[in-house]
Amino acid sequence: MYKIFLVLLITLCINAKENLNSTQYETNEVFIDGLVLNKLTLNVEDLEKLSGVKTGSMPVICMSGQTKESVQSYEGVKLKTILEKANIKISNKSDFNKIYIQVVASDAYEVIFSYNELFNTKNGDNVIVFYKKNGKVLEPSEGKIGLISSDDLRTGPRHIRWLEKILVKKID
Ligand SMILES: Nc1nc2c(c(=O)[nH]1)N[C@H]1C(S)=C(S)[C@@H](COP(=O)(O)O)O[C@H]1N2
Ligand SMILES: [Mo]
Repeated sequence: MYKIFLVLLITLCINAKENLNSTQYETNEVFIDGLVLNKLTLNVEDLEKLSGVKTGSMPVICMSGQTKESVQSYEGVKLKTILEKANIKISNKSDFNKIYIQVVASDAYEVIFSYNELFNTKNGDNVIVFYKKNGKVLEPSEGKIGLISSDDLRTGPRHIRWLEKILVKKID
């Protein structure tokens, strides 16, 4: 009897911990900071007011080659649209080649995009800050805002859950 109780207690504790882990990183807004003229704080409502895009279906594929999930659509705003609103500070023409965007999640997961990649390749049109997946708002386990570079060969690495910061920086 005592053993059954103990097993039950441990199971309850593990479940509670998993629930906490899946929701503790949820972000309500994203900050745009660094080399910009207008620093921004955007929540889902603010994002909905910007000109929106909806992707087609795609698999989320890990760098290992493993398919993590198949998604019907993401809805959100192009990262480019947000950066245009923030207005990146460009002082001279070599800045175009040196500026990069560091994207940070609340669990400290980070990825980068170069200025040229976003504004000077077709891939730039497929980098989306999203707040809906498969027509629905995001679950707390991955919400409320994310980002995906939807045309990457492996879409997993630059799929960011719990998007928190978009930082515009420049290499030395
Ligand atoms: N915030 C955050 N986003 C993340 C990760 C992470 O650890 N933290 N892992 C990435 C990886 S390695 C992959 S393959 C995809 C899909 O992983 P998932 O199935 O764990 O969501 O999410 C990516 N997004
Ligand atoms: Mo991954």
